[in-house]
Amino acid sequence: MAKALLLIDIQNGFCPGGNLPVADGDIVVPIANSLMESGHYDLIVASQDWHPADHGSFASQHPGKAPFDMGELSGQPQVMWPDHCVQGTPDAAFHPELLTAKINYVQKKGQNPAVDSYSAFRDNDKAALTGLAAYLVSKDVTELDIMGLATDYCVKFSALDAVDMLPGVKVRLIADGCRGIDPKGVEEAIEAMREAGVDIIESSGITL
Ligand code: VGL
Ligand code: ZN
Repeated sequence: MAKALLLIDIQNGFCPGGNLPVADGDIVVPIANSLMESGHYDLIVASQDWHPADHGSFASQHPGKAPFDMGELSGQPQVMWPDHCVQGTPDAAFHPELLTAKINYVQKKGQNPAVDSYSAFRDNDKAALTGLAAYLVSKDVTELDIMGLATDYCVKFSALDAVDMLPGVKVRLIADGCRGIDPKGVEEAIEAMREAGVDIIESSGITL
C-alpha cells in the first residue's frame, strides 16, 4: 500500500520562455513543491519529455508543415509540434524551482523518433511500454495522484493509461496542479478523465 505522486513534464519547454509554452505553466511548480513537502506521499515520480533532435513530432522534420498543423507520423495523425524538449538541452530540463531532490524516480519518454509518447506509460501507438507501470506495481502503489503539463496532452494520456494499466489503483487528477495548451481541449480532457474513472480533485483537499 503506497501513495504516489506523478508529476508530468514540469520542464522548461512547457513553461513561459520554453519552446512549447503552456500559459501559466510555471504556476504548477509551487503546487508540486508543497505536495512533495507535505509528507502525504510515499513515492514521488516525474516524467520528462525527452526527444531526439530529429523527432518525427517536430514540424521541422516535415517539409511544408508549420508548428500546430496536423500531419502524419508513421501513418498516424500527428500534431506537428515546435521543436521541444530535445535531450540534454535546457528546454528539456525540469523547471529550475522544482524540488527535484524529492523525486524518487524519473521516467523519460518520447525517445523513439518514429512515434510520439504523450503518456508516461507507453508510446501513442501503445506498442512500447516505458516501464513506469511495472515500477509503480513493484513499489506496491495503490493510490496515484497526477498533475503537471499539459492537461490536454501528456497529463490526459498518462491518467487514462494509469486507469487502464494499473487495475485496482485509485487514480486522481489534481486539477489546480495542471495547465493545458488549448482551453477547449482542457475541458474535454478533464471530462474524458472523469468518464474513465479518474477522481478530479484540488490540491487543497490533500491532507495528511
Ligand atoms: C506534450 C505535446 C508534445 C506534453 C509533450 O507534455 O503535454 N505535449 N509533447
Ligand atoms: Zn513532446
